[in-house]
Amino acid sequence: MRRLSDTQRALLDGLEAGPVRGPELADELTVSRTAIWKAVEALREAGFDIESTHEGYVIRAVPEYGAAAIEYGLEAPYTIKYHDVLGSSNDRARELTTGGVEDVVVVADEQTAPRGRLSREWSSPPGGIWLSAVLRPEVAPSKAPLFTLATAVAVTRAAREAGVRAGIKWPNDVLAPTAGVENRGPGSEREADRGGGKLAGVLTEMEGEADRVSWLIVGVGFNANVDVADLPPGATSLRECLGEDVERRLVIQRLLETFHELRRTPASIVPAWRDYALTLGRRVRVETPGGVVEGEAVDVTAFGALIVRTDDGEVTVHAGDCEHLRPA
Ligand code: BT5
Repeated sequence: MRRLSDTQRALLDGLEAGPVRGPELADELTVSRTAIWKAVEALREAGFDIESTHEGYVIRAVPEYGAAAIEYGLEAPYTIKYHDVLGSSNDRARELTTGGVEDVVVVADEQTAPRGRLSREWSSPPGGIWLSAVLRPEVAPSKAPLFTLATAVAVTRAAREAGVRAGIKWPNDVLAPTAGVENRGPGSEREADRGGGKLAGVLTEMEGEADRVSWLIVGVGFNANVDVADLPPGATSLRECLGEDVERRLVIQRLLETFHELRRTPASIVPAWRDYALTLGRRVRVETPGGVVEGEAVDVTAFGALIVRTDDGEVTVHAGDCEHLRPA
């Protein structure tokens, strides 16, 4: 099962609250009893252990991963579309925009043609969290960067709740302290300086008119149950940091719930980002489309641009690659 039918979703919602009597749910939804039975069977096929008791159907076990597993217990209004393998979840999400969907989250266990920013490569072995959310916020395109910041905050909080002391490098990298980085091959020796290994990255894509976003896709690459040997130098994973695997469905739930909370209170996004920022107060070197900016990162603006104090005064940087430097 890749996505849930309305009956399956109603059944899952009911099961979340307690035992569900088939005939009562059928009446409530005005569907046949057979339709309920089929929905139970479909959920069983998706890996749910559903027992039929004298009080009604009861869930005994939830599958490890998949659309239903992620939606079960999710307290945010997103629909999950799950694939074992995809080229790129951002590409799949883009295809879905033509059908007008909204608040749909495409999740893949593995990606074969994933993209970083500026078409850079992104390693996506099985076991990671590779997802893309299709959003249609009623905001001007100039506010789109706020969604990237909110995503980085949501990923960081989910990592912290899993027990990893993650932080954010402007604008969208989530880093985590790693042990023994000096032994991890070329590039890794600078990790400690940078604030840790790269645990996750965000790729935001958008289409819009002058005053209004048409669609926005936030893509998250979050190294969860992945060996660092399968990632480029300088990367880390939850598995590496924790020494054990996480329940990805729960991590995604927390990520989406935090993200949704932030969306509903936009004024809280930048303060939350500042709380997690590893970049502020540091010497940085930012490669921007207009050239290199070097100095101390002093703040972010209301829309997430980085303010750098250089020898020639303060410069506001809207986009670029940021490197944390050693203190001068
Ligand atoms: C990013 O790009 O950090 C955004 C990555 C977004 C990936 C997600 S996965 C789900 C969705 N579907 C997609 O097709 N994409 C999104 P950027 O800042 O350009 O960083 C790219 C650089 O990070 C690469 O050049 C590598 O050095 C490094 N890198 C590649 N794979 C990595 C990984 N899995 N973990 C950490 N670093 C990685």
